Amino acid sequence: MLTFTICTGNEDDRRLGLETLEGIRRVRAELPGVGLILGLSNISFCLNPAARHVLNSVYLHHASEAGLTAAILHSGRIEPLHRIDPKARAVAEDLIFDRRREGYDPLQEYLRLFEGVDVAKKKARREVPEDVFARLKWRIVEGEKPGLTDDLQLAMASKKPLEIINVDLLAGMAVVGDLFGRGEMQLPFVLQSAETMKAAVAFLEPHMERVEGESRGKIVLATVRGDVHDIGKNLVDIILTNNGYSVFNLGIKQPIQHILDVSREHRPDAIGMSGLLVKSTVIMRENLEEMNRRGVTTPVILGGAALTRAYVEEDCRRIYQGALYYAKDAFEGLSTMARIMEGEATPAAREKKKEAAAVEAPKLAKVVALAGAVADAVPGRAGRPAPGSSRSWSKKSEIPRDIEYPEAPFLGPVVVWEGDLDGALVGGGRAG
Ligand code: B12
Repeated sequence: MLTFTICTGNEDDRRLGLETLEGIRRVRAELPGVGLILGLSNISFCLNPAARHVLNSVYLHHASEAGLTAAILHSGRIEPLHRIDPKARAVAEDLIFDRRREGYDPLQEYLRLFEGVDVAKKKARREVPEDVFARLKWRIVEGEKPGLTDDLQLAMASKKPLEIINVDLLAGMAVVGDLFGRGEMQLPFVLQSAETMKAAVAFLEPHMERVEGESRGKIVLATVRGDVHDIGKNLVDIILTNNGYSVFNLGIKQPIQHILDVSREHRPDAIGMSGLLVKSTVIMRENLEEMNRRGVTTPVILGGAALTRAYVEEDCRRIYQGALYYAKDAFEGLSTMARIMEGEATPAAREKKKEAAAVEAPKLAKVVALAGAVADAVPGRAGRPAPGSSRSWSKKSEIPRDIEYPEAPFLGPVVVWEGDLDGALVGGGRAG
């Protein structure tokens, strides 16, 4: 697809960008599965480079929202939305959507806004935080690599490398995730941030403390099939390796077949699977089912932002015949590995744990029954299950609505006497 400039001032050209957006929307709606590639930069033809960068970026955002699947563009000349001045963005949007009104022509306003603006000077004017730790976070968000290692060197003078990763660099990644989620940052910029993060971690890694000596245990680590996210997994690798574990890091998009082939060869103490896409949580579950089918019982640790503890420790644990753990971060991965190495995941230890739980269960049931009885005795609460009882409601629709709630006692301030406090105190003193 090609679009045309909306910046000539010709009446006929004003709505061309808008029509292109509508075209994208209709093709996507009427021809499902058809991809669309757009030559983007025409949209801003006639303007100066600074104005073009902004208009192209804003237009790309709206074209993506409309369903565009690919664009031909110069990535160095596109800005993520969060970096664009809000006023410039607003006028660019008025221009794209042809929001002219009496006394306001967005094209004239846009030209005025960018009159004499030079791209190089504009870039140089970007505010760079003075504090080195704030600057490191900023570097991750901006994907700004030049000067990164100097800053890391400087930061290491007062902070340990691991703390720099966990506090400052990961804070930057959190901002990136947030901006990406809100559609304020396009994928190429996320990639730049990810590359900057990787470069920072690679620089810091040799400076981290390392436990020397014999291997404390082995783990095969992989990002699951269909998923390319590996920053977290690689951090897990670094933390475990530096703490004396042997890590077989298989990389991204790993089918279960390969994970199991390598496991058969190296006989690891655990298999670690990582995945950040919601789809990956399903793949992990399928992987566990496949492991069952093959009679594999190696302890498994699952990690990645799309997972929840409940999903792993309740749903997936019910499926997998070996020991299964959730790790919310690399450090929980480390402590889980330690527990596995202490023998917690052996069938005998797990059987013992189950027996202990079975002994505790009747005691717990008694407490729950008692709590239920007490709860039922409370007026208006009859029939509602006690917290933790197996009768607890699972669906919203099951919550009974026909309850008579007891009236709550008044707990606010109450005036019991109005008078002159000084007089009362003096009087009281005399009386005493
Ligand atoms: C960077 C990034 C990318 C980069 C990845 C680069 C790379 N080499 O990793 C790129 C640009 C390539 C990318 C691509 C995509 N991404 Co992306 N990406 C992110 C982003 C912004 C940050 C992820 C990250 O690195 N976090 C920092 C690390 C350190 O955290 P972590 O991975 O969670 O790991 C920690 C723990 O979870 C844990 N852990 C993780 N794994 C394991 C494993 C074990 C064994 C253990 C013990 C612990 C453990 O320990 C780690 C460290 O403490 C997230 C947003 C987010 N909030 O997560 C989106 C995000 C994950 N991406 C998302 C999407 C949609 C995509 C794309 C589909 C976009 C697209 N339209 O193409 C593609 C996916 C392609 C694919 N097939 O996988 C969505 C996923 C949404 C969903 N519901 O599925 C997210 C959540 C963004 C969003 N808000 O929408 N992405």
